[in-house]
Amino acid sequence: MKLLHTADLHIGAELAYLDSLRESRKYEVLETFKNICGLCVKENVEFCLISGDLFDSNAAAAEFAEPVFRYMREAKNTNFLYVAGNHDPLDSSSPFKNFTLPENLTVFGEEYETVEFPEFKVRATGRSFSHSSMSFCDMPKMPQDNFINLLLLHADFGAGDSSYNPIGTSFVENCGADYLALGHIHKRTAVEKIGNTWLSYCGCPDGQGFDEAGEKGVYVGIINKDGCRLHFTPCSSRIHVVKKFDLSEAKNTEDAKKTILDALLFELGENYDRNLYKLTLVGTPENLGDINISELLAELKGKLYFVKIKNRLKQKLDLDLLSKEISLKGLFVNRMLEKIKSADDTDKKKLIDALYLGLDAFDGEVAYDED
Ligand SMILES: [Mn+2]
Repeated sequence: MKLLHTADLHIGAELAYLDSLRESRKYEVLETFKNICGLCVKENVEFCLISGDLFDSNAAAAEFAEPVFRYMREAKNTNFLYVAGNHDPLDSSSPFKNFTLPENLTVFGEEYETVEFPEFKVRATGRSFSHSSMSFCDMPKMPQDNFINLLLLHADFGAGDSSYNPIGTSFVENCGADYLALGHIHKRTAVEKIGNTWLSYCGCPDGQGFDEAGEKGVYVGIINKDGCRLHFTPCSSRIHVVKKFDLSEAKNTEDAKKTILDALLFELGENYDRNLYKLTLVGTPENLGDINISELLAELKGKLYFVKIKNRLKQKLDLDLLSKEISLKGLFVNRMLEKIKSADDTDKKKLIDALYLGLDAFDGEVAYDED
């Protein structure tokens, strides 16, 4: 049996960080769902499992529900299975209660429900969130026979104190499913087997912030009683990229821009300008004043779909001269230079950073920044 597993599209989400791009971006995420339905057609997917948070909220959903349901109808040979998540709970404002639903869509209610598809020898069980925070305390009941048992849940696996339906290993071991399709955690996990049950978080198919960086997608593949072969299929409309650039060698703004764009092209390919970037600039250029950060940002904005910059550049200092100062500062630089001389390349970089941070500390308070 061929399935596709997705979750957490959050269609309609207000992404404030995108400023003027926020409206058009909503429609791109809707387009991602259209592409997922297109993939179902192309790959002859028999079951499309959507494990919650299809919409970012029930309020936002109304505007997007009509096209979402139309895309499902168009993929007429695919059976869509849905459980509601904490963002789009199955309450009276849910579009799943207020729109005419496609015939090929099954929405599971607020108690465990089971639907059988005898022609596929498939039995699907699921349970929706009906409020934004929930804990399902009872177990699903799935007969053990020659049917493939699918279980869809929006749940927080391995987080005992979560408000979002926490489940643990013993739940999985006793649930009776052949495949447990999880939603809620936006970071994809590998498909693993616990007891007799295969399970995964497929992750969100389109990142919606720099904490959701990298290629995103869905799981597609075959499951039967003998095993489960799902592969990751990318489908993000754009990728969030978080990168650090060392601009120590950059002579001026133009040079800095070229260093950045050349590296992005090399690493991300010719469509690199479609992505969203959060760039941290580090290093110690000879003439810091020759790099104009506002101008650099404006130039990059002209080239890239979205970019923001965190500037951590520091003026290069004459460390040998500083080390000769007869002061605590001189002594500090002297000791650090000795350490740097005997360090390997990775440690050298860290020690130089530490030296510059230490020098900042002589001038005032230094905030620690993980980036
Ligand atoms: Mn979510």
